[in-house]
Amino acid sequence: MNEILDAIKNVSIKISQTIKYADLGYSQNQNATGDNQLKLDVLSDEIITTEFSKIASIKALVSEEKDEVLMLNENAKFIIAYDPLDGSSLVDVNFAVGSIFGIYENELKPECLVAAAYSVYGPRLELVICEENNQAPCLYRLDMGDKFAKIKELKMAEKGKLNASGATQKGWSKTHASFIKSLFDEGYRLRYSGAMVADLHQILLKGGGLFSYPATSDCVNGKLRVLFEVLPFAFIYENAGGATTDGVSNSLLSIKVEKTHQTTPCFFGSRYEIDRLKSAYNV
Ligand code: P6P
Repeated sequence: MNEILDAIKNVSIKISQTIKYADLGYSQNQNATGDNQLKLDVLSDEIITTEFSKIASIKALVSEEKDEVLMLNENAKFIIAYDPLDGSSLVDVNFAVGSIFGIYENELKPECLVAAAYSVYGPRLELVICEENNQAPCLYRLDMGDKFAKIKELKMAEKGKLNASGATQKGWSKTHASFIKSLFDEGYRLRYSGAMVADLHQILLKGGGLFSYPATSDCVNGKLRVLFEVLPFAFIYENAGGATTDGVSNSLLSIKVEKTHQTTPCFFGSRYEIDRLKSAYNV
């Protein structure tokens, strides 16, 4: 596991450097969920694939930017599911973006998720790593010697004040629209950039709140990808004392994974906000 976490640190440094000067144009392709692929998406995926291909304990790679699972070492036990550059369409306006990693043991199921991490490429390069279940995630920051210094353990507040309300509002259900309005009526502040890594990082570090990307009339299964976006963040949030749901079950970590590029409605936050959402959704 340590060599995988070290590889995540290495690729985060390489991708953060690449972002600064790379060509921001689009490739000729779309990924498996229909997003137009930026050359930077492909480049970031190549950086990660090259680094992880050196590690004998990795059985396979599953990437938002690869249609199929990439088998590496048949008898190894770790499967890494990752989004190489989440929010990449915002690099052209210089917003914070990031990479997301889920480390699964033997099978791509929530109960096999043994660690999770994400990087944030912003004014500073930061990493959040949750090394095992039932252990608090930790924040790391790249120091002047190009080493990741451990900053602190992350714990979600019981209740926050930030509301990151995603998806096209005209497609929201009446239930969702009235629930989100009730939070704003309570004085919550809108904080939504369009990059889930940055939005979830802010809520995790700034004392809590709610991130929501619901089902909508045009996206009934939501937009965010289960294996390499939703489950890694659910693992990190719940181990930080937060809560999650898909609006039907009690936790995102009880989702049944049926397809590699499966999407789901998803809600992450402090306990108070998720409890309020669950009662609004009759979970
Ligand atoms: P919308 C970025 O493309 C992403 O996958 C997530 O990082 C982000 O939360 C979401 O899509 C934003 O989607 O529909 O609000 O632009």
